[in-house]
Amino acid sequence: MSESSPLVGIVMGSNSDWPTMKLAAEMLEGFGVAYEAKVTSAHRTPELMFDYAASAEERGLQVIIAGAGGAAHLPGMVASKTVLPVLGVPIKSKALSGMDSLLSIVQMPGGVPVGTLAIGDSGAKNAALLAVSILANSDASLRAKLHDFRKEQSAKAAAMELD
Ligand code: RP5
Repeated sequence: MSESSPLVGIVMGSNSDWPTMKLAAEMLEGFGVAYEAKVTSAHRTPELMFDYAASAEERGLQVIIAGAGGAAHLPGMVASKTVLPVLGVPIKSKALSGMDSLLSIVQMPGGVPVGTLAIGDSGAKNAALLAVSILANSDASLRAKLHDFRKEQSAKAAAMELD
């Protein structure tokens, strides 16, 4: 959890999602982006989820990252209560390896968007990077950090050696 006012809200349906969603949190920390992280479930704590989403804008959040697994209603339900950008992360479920999560999140009917990322760890990391990109539209120093991140990533890939 960051100490300054959070710009990104990370929500998830269960603490079992945290090992995946923590990767989003760590990525935001790496960019120095203030965030908050919370368990709020669409079916176990629906009132809490609605209150969170409905109050997100007035509390100063700019992006919400929502991760859920199985019948993953959370990102779509959060999006139904806010006009902030909502990025959905399908958690890799035990039964169907996250295909259930992916299809539950990605097929939003036109009118209430959820930007859906890849299943699992990559999705969590990329959700954070997209959140940073969104914030960087009005933050030049963050934009510069994104350029640096890409340069470092390219340098690492270019230096890769094989046995
Ligand atoms: C969803 O159910 C959560 O997002 C989680 O991915 C899945 C399983 O939850 P637990 O049974 O591990 O609490 O609501």
